[in-house]
Amino acid sequence: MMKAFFGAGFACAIFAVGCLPAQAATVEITIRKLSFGPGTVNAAVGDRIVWSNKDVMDHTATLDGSFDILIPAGGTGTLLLTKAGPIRYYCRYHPNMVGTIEVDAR
Ligand SMILES: [Cu+2]
Repeated sequence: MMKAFFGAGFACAIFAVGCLPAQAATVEITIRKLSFGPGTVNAAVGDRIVWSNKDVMDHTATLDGSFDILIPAGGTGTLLLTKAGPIRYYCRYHPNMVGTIEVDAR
């Protein structure tokens, strides 16, 4: 018993980051009338983006070579952010629909 507790404490000392409470957030983007709102959001690695589509047609959040997420009419789509840097995505069906996610390192 004591040994098990010691082991856990030892692991926390080495992998301190993994022992902090989860701080990941969910960032919501609403699609309405063929536009992403807000058009630019700030987030961090580990956060989740959730798009809510309020239109009566399907949309996507697409970054060529990286992700292509279908966001059905009246539904949602989700993206887990795994690396830092700006993401400039668009809708595959309506290429003039564009948005930016500024992803900070955590
Ligand atoms: Cu669209």
